[in-house]
Amino acid sequence: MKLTKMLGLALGLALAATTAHAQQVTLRSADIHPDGYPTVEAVKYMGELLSKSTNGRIKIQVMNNSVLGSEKDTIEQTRFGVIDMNRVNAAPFNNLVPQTTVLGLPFLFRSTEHMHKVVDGPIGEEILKAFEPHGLVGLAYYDSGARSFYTTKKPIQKLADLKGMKIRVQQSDLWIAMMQAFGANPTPMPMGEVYSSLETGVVDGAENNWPSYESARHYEVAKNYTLTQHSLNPEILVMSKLSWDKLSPEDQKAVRQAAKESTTKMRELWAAREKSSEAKVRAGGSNVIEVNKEEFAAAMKPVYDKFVTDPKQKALLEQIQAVK
Ligand code: GTR
Repeated sequence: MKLTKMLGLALGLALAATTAHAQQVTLRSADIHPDGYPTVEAVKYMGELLSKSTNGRIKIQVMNNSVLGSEKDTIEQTRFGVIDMNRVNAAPFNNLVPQTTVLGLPFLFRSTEHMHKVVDGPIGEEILKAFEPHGLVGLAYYDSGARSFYTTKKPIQKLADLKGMKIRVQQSDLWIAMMQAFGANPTPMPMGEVYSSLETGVVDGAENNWPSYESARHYEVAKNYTLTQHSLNPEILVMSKLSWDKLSPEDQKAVRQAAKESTTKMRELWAAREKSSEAKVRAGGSNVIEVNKEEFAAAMKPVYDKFVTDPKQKALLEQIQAVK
């Protein structure tokens, strides 16, 4: 055989190998929540869409229930390509991707519609792009409702009640500062440790949305749920840049498309779950407390002063506030 022919053959074989390799991909996606939780079901739905649009070549395997570790740990594993995809709240990304911090600022979004408009528009796009230098590709935002406080013993009826209380927070500097501004004593820890920490008195309380308060069974041990609704911080779905780079441009497009479409599904699932979770915890005997939110919001100036410092961040904040 002539050398050129041999080379041609080798090249052909190599190409066939890459194509065959590119043909079957199973993307492993992490989530801490159990089956049936909207974020888990939305990523499964994305997998169905993706499998359809790629004729079964690309699938998503959702590895939920924290089987791959806490959110902070899985973020690292995703950056190193050990995990392909990850659905995490914006908070644990704050220290790695500071641009995400603005989304969690207390009492920033006026409503869910306001939050949707921001994340669906150019600001949302810009924040997703900020993940790339950190080894991650931002794919989509998912709803997470409003976060409110819950406590085991003393109910929070006014701002002063938070004084000195040990409150569990997500592992983020923003969230630590926010708790301090509320007058509380912040205790950062992964979600998986919260139930036992509430039960044993390591913390006096925590804060989360209705579905997490219910599904993690925190309502069984912390019966006072105070509707401060202090943050509408969304969930973010990301992909490992290393896994992303292995996909062809067409497949990357298919992934983006499926992620985008799963957002609509997520919003429907979320709206229904918020209602059913609220009903479940009320029926379970939770003491739901209304408060004067203005009083809590008025204490948040130090948080804004600390996290909105440079002109770029100020401009971003103003842009968000200006979204009608
Ligand atoms: C939930 C969120 C999780 C996690 C959790 C927490 O609302 O869906 O991703 O961040 O809160 O408080 O740790």
